[in-house]
Amino acid sequence: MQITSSSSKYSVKHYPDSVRKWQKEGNYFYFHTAETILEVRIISDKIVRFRFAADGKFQRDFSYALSEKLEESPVNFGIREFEEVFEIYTDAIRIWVARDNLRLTITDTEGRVINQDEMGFHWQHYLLKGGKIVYCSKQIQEGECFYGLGDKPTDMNLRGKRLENYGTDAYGFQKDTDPLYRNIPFYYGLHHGIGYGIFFDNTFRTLFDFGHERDDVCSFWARGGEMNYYFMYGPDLLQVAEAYTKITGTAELPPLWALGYQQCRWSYYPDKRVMEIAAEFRKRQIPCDVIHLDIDYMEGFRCFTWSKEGFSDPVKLGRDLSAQGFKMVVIIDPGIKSDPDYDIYKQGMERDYFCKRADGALMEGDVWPGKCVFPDYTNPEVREWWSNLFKELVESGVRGVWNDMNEPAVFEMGTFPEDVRHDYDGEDVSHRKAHNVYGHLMSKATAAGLRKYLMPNRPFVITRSCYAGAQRWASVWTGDNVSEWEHLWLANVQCQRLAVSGISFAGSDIGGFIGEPDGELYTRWIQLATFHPLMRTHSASNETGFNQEPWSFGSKYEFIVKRFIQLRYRLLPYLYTTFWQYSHHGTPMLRPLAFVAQQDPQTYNRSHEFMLGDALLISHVDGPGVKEKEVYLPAGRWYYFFNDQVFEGGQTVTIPTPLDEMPLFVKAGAVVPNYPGIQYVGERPIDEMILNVYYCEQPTASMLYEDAGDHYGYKDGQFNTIRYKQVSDKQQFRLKKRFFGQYQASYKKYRVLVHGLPFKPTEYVVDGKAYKLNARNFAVGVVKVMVERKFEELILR
Ligand code: NBV
Repeated sequence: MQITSSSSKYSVKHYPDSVRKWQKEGNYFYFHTAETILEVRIISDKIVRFRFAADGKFQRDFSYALSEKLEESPVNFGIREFEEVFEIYTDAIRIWVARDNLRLTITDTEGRVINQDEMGFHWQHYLLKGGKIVYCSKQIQEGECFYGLGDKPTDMNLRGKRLENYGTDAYGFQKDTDPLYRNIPFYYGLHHGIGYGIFFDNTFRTLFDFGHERDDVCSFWARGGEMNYYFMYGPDLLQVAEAYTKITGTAELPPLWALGYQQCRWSYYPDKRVMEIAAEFRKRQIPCDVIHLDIDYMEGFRCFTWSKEGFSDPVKLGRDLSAQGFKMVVIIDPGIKSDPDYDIYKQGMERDYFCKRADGALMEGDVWPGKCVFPDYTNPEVREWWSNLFKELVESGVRGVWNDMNEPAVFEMGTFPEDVRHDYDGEDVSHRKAHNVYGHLMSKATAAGLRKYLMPNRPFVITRSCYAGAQRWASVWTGDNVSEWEHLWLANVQCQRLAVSGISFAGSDIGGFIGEPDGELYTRWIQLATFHPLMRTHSASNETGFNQEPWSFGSKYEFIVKRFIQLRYRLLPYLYTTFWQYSHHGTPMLRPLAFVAQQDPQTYNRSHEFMLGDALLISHVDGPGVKEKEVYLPAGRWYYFFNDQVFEGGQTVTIPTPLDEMPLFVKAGAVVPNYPGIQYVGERPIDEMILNVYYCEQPTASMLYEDAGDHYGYKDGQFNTIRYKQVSDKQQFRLKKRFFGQYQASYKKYRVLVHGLPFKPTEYVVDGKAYKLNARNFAVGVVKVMVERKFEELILR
């Protein structure tokens, strides 16, 4: 073994020496040096896993991140031996392994470098705590940009930053606070238009350095465990995102109502107040689907109980809310009150389900209920027990659960001390290894419980902390933000970043959790959040009595806020289709501009603009009194949403930003499906589907996915995918439709609204039959026609 000396003998780093022998077992390759082994596993032609055993022994091959469905796709691959290197090839990439030191160079089939090791695999003995610190370092390529890494509240491009994953209750975090709540050790590299990803599947504290320490070196390391990472080649960044989701799993479709507007506060108390809020929404005709109950609904903050005083009849509350179309979501924290008279505590104690310190004492710490103990969710038996606890909540009418404080957060201590022991599915590890999956597994067990008892309905879970792969069962919110303009910017980058880190179903506390927004900030926040997959207002106004509801800022703001919430509901079929693309293919719902136009360097450092799905480009107004905003539009044509003005892309445009508008553009050619106005999901059967079609001279494709919006019928074929193709020219607009599926939707007709026609049509033709257009078919800038649901082709000429 080759040892490189350094200034202190305690920081000696070790590097592998030369390959003594190698072998191939199926799609696995092993390279042995004197003391180390490198395993290379070909998962597909573009996905490869690298695992390095510094002491010649691999650890247990186990992960909480991986999708149960991860399958290896049979590919052509092989190996060639050269004097200095081994070359492993697939149809898409070449991996060169240096005989001397196991350093890797990965190229495409034309020999262009995608990713190259600097020092590659190396390690250090962790003298303070035992085990090894495992490292990997890579050469940064010319002009390389980095993206991903979960919820980091910093510039979109991570070049020049050093960041860390160790889930933290970051109350009132600010720009560049690190680490935050979530632990997603996955990043993207982009250089010369080529994109790839690296997912470092290690649950210890992980660190990433993107040229911060040394300008041309990117490295990542963990304070324990194994150097074990998945390399994914694009070249498109969106393909990398899809590959990452293939590895860590796709999200299930949520109940459609979870994409509606959600209202929350710490806390609505008592039940009467909850009903007042619900009534206010309906009275003011502001659409809303969900009301969240924060910790005060419980009896002395004991999980799975209801406050006798404030919430004496939860079943009635659930029924009353449901009668008005509201779904009740309740918070559940991991801290279980140490109270010998409390059933959950007794059960957990009897079964030895709570975490313990290294000396065998219970892991006790103060949280809301006072002294608490904490379930060890890394034990499958505990997860099963926990999931069973949701039965009564569901019977009381609870439709979703919100998991908080699960970093885990403990008053005074911050989090658990590192000596706390965890089962880790039979491995018996310290908190150093389990910390980053604690909230992950809590939310997993919560989702399992809801799934069980809500069946046939779909569960809804929102969690504060998690590890990579939590998209399989939970949504997230960005945590305890502040009512400041900068936090609107943070919410924007965080939601985009989470989306490309596998977690599209995310949102921020609209208006800010800490502090009090004014009407303008709240309105601008609502506007941005209209385009975030999770749309929830939340605030910690319990102490000041400040209200943060859509009507709290006076009628001028209420009017605009209401219009945007209504827009959200009109866009539900579009959002749901975008969710389906995410759920089905792993395509992020929110796409930073670099992911939309990666050949255009103008997009690389942009944080403001993003796309929601295939058709909508959004930016936000980021300060008070802002009268206009610059927006970079990628190549193509774009319609400004509020007046259909057409802009050519590939340039920065400046648009006015009156309070009732925001930078919102539609891609030319798109078909954007809309619902008619509703107050909540399920209010009434949808009687028509509105198709907003934006004229384009180039052929374009769009789609609509639909199903019952709840239940699992879609898994038995009860869904439709409807594909639209627009093939228009200067004299004629033509929309073709291809229908696939067997779901019986309630609507029989489409209202088609064609935007931006460059000519005035006189007739429309539906499946070969021509009709005259009359004055009623024309509105400002739009031609409207009603067509039967089963139409196959619509022409305007
Ligand atoms: O349960 C109270 C709050 C909750 O409203 C918030 O959303 C969480 O992020 N919770 C944190 C604990 C108290 C924070 C001071």
